[in-house]
Amino acid sequence: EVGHKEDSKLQLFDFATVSKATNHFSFDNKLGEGGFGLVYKGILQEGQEIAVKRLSKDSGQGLDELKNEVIYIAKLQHRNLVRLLGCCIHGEEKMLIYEYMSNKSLDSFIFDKTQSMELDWNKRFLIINGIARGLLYLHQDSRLRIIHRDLKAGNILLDEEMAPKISDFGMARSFGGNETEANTKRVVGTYGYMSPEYAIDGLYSTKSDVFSFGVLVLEIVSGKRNRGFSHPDHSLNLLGHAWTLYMEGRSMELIDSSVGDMHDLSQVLCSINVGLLCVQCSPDDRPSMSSVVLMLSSDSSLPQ
Ligand code: ACK
Repeated sequence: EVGHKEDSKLQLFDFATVSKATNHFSFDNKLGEGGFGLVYKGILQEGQEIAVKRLSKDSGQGLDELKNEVIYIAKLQHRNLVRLLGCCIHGEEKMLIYEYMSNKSLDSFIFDKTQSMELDWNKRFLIINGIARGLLYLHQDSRLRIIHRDLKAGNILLDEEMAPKISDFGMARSFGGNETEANTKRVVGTYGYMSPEYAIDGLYSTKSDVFSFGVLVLEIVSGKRNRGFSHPDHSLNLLGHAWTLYMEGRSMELIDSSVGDMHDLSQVLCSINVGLLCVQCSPDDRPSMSSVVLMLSSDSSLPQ
């Protein structure tokens, strides 16, 4: 399940193969727009489905992100991280080829009312757990120690069994030795998921990923998007709303569909508690991902 891909080299795809697989990058095969370009669905001759990220020609910044993605993701292998199969470099053309994730991103599932109805609490809890385990792997692996820096619903892809996989490592950074935090002048990421210390001071650490994870958990539970950590309009400030309900002992009013039984109830309450712990203002107060995984797996119904 977990291991390094040091032995398995990335596959080099030739342009003709990728072009044919995506029906010449036709509009019909477009999946959406990612960090550094358009994403297309493709089917290789042997029937394997792929997703192709094609760098926009005019994107200098995108090239850095693409390189970053290759550097990090090629070294990683975990069931909760999207798998990079290979790349295609052909003159100006630069593309990355991934395994295809048939249920697309979590974004459409949780914020689309009709789709979110399909997500019962057990599935949501499994998704939360999977993301936590993927993130723990990134943070903990002694050789890599990676901070993702852009964890959000749009970067969580779902496979045919609705298992979550973290994607988009364009902004990831690794930290070595005893270093635990770093500073940047160029704050990148997505507003609403950014921790206060990162958004304000450019300070990032594994704890800024933990904050984003907490936002994601509260979004999965509530079906509402967080617009910012200090938005004056309460209905847009999911975190403030969640805290208020919690303090008043009304946490269950946060959820967007009813719970079926006691088991659902305990999973929902566990998720809300974990979410709120992770979005605390001070990075030191937030749990590490290993504590989060422990808290979530105290529910015995989960596969260990
Ligand atoms: O929510 P979506 O349809 O799922 O919109 C985004 C879009 O491309 C831009 O990132 C989709 N996408 C990205 N990578 C993959 C993949 N490996 N398999 C399927 N869809 C993908 C994503």
